[in-house]
Amino acid sequence: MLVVQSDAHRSHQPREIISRGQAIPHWEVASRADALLSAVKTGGHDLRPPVAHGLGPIEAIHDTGYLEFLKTAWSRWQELPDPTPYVHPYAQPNRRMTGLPTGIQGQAGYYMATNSAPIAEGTWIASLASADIALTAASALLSGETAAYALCRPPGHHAFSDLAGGFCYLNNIAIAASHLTQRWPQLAILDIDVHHGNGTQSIFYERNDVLFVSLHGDPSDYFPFFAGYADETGSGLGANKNLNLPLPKGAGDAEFLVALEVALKKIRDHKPGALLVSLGFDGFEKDPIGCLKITNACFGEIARRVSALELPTLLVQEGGYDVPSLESNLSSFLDGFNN
Ligand code: SP5
Ligand code: ZN
Repeated sequence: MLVVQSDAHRSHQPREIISRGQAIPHWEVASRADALLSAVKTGGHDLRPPVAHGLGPIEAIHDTGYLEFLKTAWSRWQELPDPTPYVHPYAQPNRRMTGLPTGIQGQAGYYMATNSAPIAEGTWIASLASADIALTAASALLSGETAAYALCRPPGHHAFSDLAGGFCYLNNIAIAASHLTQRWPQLAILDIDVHHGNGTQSIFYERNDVLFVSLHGDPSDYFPFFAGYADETGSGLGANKNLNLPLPKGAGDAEFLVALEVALKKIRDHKPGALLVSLGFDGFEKDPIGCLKITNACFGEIARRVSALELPTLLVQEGGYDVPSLESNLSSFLDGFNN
């Protein structure tokens, strides 16, 4: 399989996130990408660097004020008295609050949905590279490749058009999908990360060309809490083009595969020209922040069933935080995909 990867992610290594009011070590670490790259190398895949696609395809998805914020937030934050090494919001607009303040402290709250997407000095550069990885893999599909894997870091599916959140800054899969619509007017996104892809859902919620289908842990008591429910089915033109399949905490392979069949039927009925997969390994049974019990073998089975759709397919890396298992989980998926 064609794989796109780069080392640019190393410039993004915020040390901590704030979880339940406490600073804890970040889960989304650079060694994740090293482990995933090991699987690619062991599997003998065709590894390529990203090609810069410019800001055009990113601006097709993201708000320009938000992009300007991401690009400049770290240096603006450094001008505060006693600056900390990472931009973290502490006051966020909530119900009945609508202003866009001019200062960096208020803007951090305005453009950051959670306390788990800190901005480090190199976050913007790494995020651009991650989007270029997804775009380069997408461009390979445009040139006739049948499948490609984008080894993205940082991940993207919790990023909204104008919000960072949940370890994500630019929505790599949404940016790639928008790039692919130049060839395929109908697309489907299947999100199997354990967390609901709230950013991706929001971006396509009113569109009928890009179907969004997500399998994830029930958000009633799990991140991202405010989206991912079964009654979110799309609105306006996008009515019935969004499908959420929340799974109860602790669900295992059997329950996941039953839900996957429902997802695949919805995708087939949409008749997409190509498929994009938000590929997270945090549904794995040993994941430190997961809530499901998916086994290593099941990632291979998921891949077999997805590849049986016989669609041009772009795999985009999202989460997965049990670093010692990432290599074998990605190997299981890529092996299953080819067979
Ligand atoms: C891309 C992706 O997988 N993002 C995940 C975002 C999850 N954010 C919530 C982090 C809070 C972790 N605190 C849990 C402590 C468990 N011991
Ligand atoms: Zn996740």
